[in-house]
Amino acid sequence: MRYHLFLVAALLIISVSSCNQTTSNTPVNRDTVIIQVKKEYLSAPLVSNIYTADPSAHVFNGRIYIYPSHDTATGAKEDNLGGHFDMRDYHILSMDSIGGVVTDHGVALDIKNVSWASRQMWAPDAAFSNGKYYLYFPVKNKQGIFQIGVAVSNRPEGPFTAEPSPISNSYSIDPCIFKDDDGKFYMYFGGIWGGQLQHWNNNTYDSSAKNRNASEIAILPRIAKLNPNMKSLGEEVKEIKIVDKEGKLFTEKDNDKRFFEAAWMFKFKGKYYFTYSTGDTHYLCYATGNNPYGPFTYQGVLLKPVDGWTNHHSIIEFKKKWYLFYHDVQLSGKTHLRNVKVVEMKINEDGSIQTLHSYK
Ligand code: FUB
Repeated sequence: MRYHLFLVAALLIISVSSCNQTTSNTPVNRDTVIIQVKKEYLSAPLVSNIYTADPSAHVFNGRIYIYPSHDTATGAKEDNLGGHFDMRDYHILSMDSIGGVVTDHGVALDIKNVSWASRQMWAPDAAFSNGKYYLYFPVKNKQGIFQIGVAVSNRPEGPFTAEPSPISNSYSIDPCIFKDDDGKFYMYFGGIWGGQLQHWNNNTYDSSAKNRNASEIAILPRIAKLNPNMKSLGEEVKEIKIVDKEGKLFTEKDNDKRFFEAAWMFKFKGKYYFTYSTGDTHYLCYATGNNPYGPFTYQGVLLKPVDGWTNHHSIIEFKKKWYLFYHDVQLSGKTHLRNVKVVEMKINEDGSIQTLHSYK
């Protein structure tokens, strides 16, 4: 079992007999005792041969496939815009059961085979339709602007062949592909700060646009239906409203509830659950609505902050249980070298979700 050294020390100064002799010239004799408080992680990394993050899990042909980012240390400088998340390819993981052996299927898509890309292959997702598997991935184009690409394979684990251009009118990061019960696919996406969503107003890029001020309405995630060919958007990109119980949009200062990145959608008993990360406050949250476009009403926290800065997840139902895939930095202790994990998630009868803590 792995333990994390969470609090390194509390210093106890123990007075020994000589302490009482402060009136003499004898130096005070002090012993220092280090108390190590260990915290146990909620779950273990799924693989340790490579660093992985942003796990998007799906069940294809009765097997669990995980589409993660492949974290790697390229030496890129750390900055507030995530320049150190400098990933260059994707590996798909799979397993036949929760707790079963995890297979790393090797390189599924390499940045050198994406003609329009420059750097930073961030959180991907996947979908199955028309007998093919589609990998959706955000990466910076040659101008340094994030767009979302799509790559196709006959197999869930790839290798995937990228389309020659990004998805037209796509932007920012963290695509989540959701298939509704009527067979229509939707792409949720967006992420602020390094994800550049603050630069996109009315679907137009403004290089001078800044992050919002505390009192301004927080930037909203985006959605667009996919065309049946799965390679293009079937409508104009729209904003998604996340509101409080009074129906009010969050402002930027509500940064423990407002959207930051990592959208994921699932459906439970006819309700749509829009889930996401609050980024700089490190929560995974959920909000519910009655249709894929929202509005979604904030309901609460799915997962408290993990070890590491980012918090990013996916949720699947497998053999009548719900699972939350997430990541932390247990293996490396470094923000940009993460490891994916999974834990069971409990949905109550009334549709509320039991908050998970990242340590036991
Ligand atoms: O992995 C790079 C970025 O970090 C992802 O796109 C974000 O969601 C965050 O996890």
